[in-house]
Amino acid sequence: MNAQLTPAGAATPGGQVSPAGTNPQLDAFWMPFTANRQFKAEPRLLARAQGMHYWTADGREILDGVAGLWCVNAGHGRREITEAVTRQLSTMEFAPTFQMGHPVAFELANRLAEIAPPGLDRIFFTNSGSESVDTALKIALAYHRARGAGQRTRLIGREKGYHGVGFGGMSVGGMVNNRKFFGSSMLPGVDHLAHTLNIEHNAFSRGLPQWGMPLADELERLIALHDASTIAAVIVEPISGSAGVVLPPVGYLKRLREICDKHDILLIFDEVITGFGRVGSPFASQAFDVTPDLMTTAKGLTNGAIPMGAVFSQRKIYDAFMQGPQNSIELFHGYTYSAHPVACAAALATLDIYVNEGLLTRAASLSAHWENAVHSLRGLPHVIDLRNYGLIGAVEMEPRQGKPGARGFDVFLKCFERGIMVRQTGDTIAMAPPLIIEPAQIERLVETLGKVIRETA
Ligand code: PXG
Repeated sequence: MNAQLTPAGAATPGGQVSPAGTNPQLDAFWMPFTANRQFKAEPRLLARAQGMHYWTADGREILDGVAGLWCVNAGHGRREITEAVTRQLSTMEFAPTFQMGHPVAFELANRLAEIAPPGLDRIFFTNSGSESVDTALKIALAYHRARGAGQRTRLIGREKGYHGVGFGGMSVGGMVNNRKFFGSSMLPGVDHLAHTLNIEHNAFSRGLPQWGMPLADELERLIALHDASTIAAVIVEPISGSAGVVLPPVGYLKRLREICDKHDILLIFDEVITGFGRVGSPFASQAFDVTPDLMTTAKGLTNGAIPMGAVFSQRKIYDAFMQGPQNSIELFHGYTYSAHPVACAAALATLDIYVNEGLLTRAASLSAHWENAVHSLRGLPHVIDLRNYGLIGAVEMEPRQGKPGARGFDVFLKCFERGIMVRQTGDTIAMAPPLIIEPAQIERLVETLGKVIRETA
């Protein structure tokens, strides 16, 4: 979009006159997960990006505290990715992967297998996190059927979980607003674990909270209720991002793994946010030393440059499908743009940057500094919890009486006016900067946020 939008109240190129506070040039785009009318009355337009920064349409520099939307892990404007994409576009802009192939797709799958958690070396490509989640759920169902356990159709998600917006992801997800409008269209046979956010026990924990093992044991209760023979898979984010950064208690994920193993249930980690270095190792699975059966990714896979997702599967799952006549299609699933050559090229260039610059583990070396910075906000007005892990941080503020989310939105807005971009969900401010962030920029991010919190009633 042209950075120069017609000011409110002026005539547009189409000859219409917009009333004060509105702008017809903004009307056609129905914005996702956005208060459209509020935004369009006072738009926040980003026009350019480089390194750790965005620049607004009117030229203000904004420090990116959330890696775009948890995806630009190597920072903005990476020349190597631009060049790889340009090269691929001019060589072959598209090639089908249904009954055809192209070398870049195979090369990318091999490269991803190299950094994957143990055994997760069979990779299915998608175009987003939502598609990765729906793909993983479908693989889980079809896997059980392929090995003669087709009655295992139940899926278990978790309260506060976010697994994208497809019907599968929405159903196993646990964010109330994302579900309640679409109630009767949920997948049947889904149940949910309790979420693990417990401010009463765990407020101001540094890193993983100590309390919460009983929440993992809840899985045994759900299994006893439904019977293991009906359950296909459990899906959780190792760390929930969208719900405002919810951390797994110490030992929690290991316990889920043990219970799933005991009952022959697949464990799916949704690593759309935690993947590609966010928590100090390539994937959270490695950081927490728990290996799932399926792992969903997207976002950081291409540094946000081109839409792409990938589902990592244990070899035993892939192998279970490889039976029957050789000419039979083993999985009736896929997207026109699965392994799109341009996305593959972007992902390969991104992986090179991650590896060459040590970004898949850089968050581990910065995490102590990050933790101290985040926890320096303790004691500020209305701050009721602070959470951190890797290069993820969250500030939980007390909601204003009768106006949940209002304080969070004010803080988010003022931060943007002061030159930092953070993410707001309800009264939680989340941060997940590009992994190239320098300590001085961490200081600036957190100090600005602290000033804004002090000034916000
Ligand atoms: N799973 C997880 C764990 C996610 O975080 C998705 C699936 C869906 O991905 P797509 O690519 O379909 O959007 C996500 C997406 C936020 C925020 O503010 C988080 C996401 C998307 C937008 C905003 O926390 N996560």
